[in-house]
Amino acid sequence: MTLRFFGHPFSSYTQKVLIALWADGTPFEYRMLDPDHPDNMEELKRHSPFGQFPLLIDDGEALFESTPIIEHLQAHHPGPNRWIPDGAPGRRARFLDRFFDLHVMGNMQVPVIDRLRPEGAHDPFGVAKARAHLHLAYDWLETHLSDGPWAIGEPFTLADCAAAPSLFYADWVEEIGPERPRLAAYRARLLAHPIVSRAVDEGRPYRPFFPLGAPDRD
Ligand SMILES: N[C@@H](CCC(=O)N[C@@H](CS)C(=O)NCC(=O)O)C(=O)O
Repeated sequence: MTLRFFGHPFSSYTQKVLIALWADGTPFEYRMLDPDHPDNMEELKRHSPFGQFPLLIDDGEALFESTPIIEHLQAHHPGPNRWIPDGAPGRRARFLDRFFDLHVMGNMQVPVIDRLRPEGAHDPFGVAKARAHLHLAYDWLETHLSDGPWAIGEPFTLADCAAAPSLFYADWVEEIGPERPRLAAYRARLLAHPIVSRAVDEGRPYRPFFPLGAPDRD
């Protein structure tokens, strides 16, 4: 039965799972979440309690949350990539996946979402803290990332699926800067990866909608 995948090309967490799907060559039906497809949004809301995406429906089983979706793909639709390798490397991939989601993506989203809040509901303290924490996350990554090419070393894993969209957008919010050459080089390698580059290109038409204004690069 065909996998049905609900998401939007400009959404970071959609891109995280698309990278895994495309890199494995896994066939799926892309159900776009946009105003032209209200039925897709209705179906998303039936399964995802907060209306968050991406969502994967596999033979009637609905999965949301990007990491377990990729774990599900590895277990039930394996391809050439081992997203969570066995043993210590797998635990490291899992840990870095959490780091990118929680400390890079999570802090990046705070100023972005704050910009969309109505007048009088902004949280300047929370935004300043998130921006500062983004720099702490960059500093940690600068000293703890592997020598590459990828997050845990040679294999391209779940950690890189999470890193690509989170570092892509986070750098738009707070620049990584030349004082973190290892992290900047890792981001550049990710963006040069053909599958990541495809995800970035499919999101390109939507850049004018980036709430903080998209920079003229990448
Ligand atoms: N922890 C979730 C986060 C999903 C998430 O935040 N998705 C965003 C799009 S990138 C979303 O659904 N935003 C709409 C909303 O929160 O209403 C995951 O890993 O899938």
